[in-house]
Amino acid sequence: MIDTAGVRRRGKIDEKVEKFSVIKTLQAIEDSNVTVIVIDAHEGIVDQDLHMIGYALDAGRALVVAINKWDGLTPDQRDYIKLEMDRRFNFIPYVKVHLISALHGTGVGNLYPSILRAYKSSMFEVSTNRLTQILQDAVTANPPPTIAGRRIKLRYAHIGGHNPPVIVIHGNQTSALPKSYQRYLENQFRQVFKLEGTPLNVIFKQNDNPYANKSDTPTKAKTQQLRQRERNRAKKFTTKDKKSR
Ligand SMILES: Nc1nc2c(ncn2[C@@H]2O[C@H](COP(=O)(O)OP(=O)(O)OP(=O)(O)O)[C@@H](O)[C@H]2O)c(=O)[nH]1
Ligand SMILES: [Mg+2]
Repeated sequence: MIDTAGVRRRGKIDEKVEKFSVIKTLQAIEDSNVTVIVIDAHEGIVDQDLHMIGYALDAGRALVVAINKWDGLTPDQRDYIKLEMDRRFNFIPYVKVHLISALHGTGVGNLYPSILRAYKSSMFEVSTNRLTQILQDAVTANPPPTIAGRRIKLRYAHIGGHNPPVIVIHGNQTSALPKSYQRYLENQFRQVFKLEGTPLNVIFKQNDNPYANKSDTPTKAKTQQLRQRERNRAKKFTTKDKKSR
């Protein structure tokens, strides 16, 4: 378990230390199985928190959110935070949010089962047969559209990776599949496998695509590209601090 330094609000601490500690934090997220984002209820849910959540999800990490210092709030403040949660977390309905007090230990114990569920979700396994069956059920219940008179065909599905989980679907004309249909399938898989806390990548491969069998393992260049992206992100987190000073 890695306890990272907090990514501070604007201008609270020295900028060089800040940049270094942000890079360490982003690195820890990349290296983790499950990231627990701890938000200070006294500060509310701020953009910085959402950036962090976005970063973790983009990195493919499973998430649990803890809103800490719940003990010191008035009933009105609690209602306000709950409203903010509905509003600001509506893009991650599959992430569990806990209201906790680290000081008193309230709710802290409930984090562990959520972390475990997020971990299991991020590592979930299923046979190609069963996954294909679920794909076919989803397609029967709600068929994909036809494109120029030809129906998009989704033939079979298999697991393509873990942490984050990847589901690879093979078919015809898959590049013409509408985003809404992709989301429909993602939601079907989430429901059937009770995936909690983890992003899920559903990718499509066209049978007539000459690159269909290309390896999914990242190349060295790809890894370098990811590292650069990480440094740029770190910069983004810290340059923001300057502006608002
Ligand atoms: N009221 C209240 N105060 C808390 C709670 N949790 C932490 N604090 C206080 O918040 C302050 C910071 O606590 P830390 O545990 O150092 O916070 P941190 O997030 O680990 O901070 P860094 O690691 O420095 O980023 C301390 O004064 C704690 O007593 C809580 O649940 N309720
Ligand atoms: Mg700390």
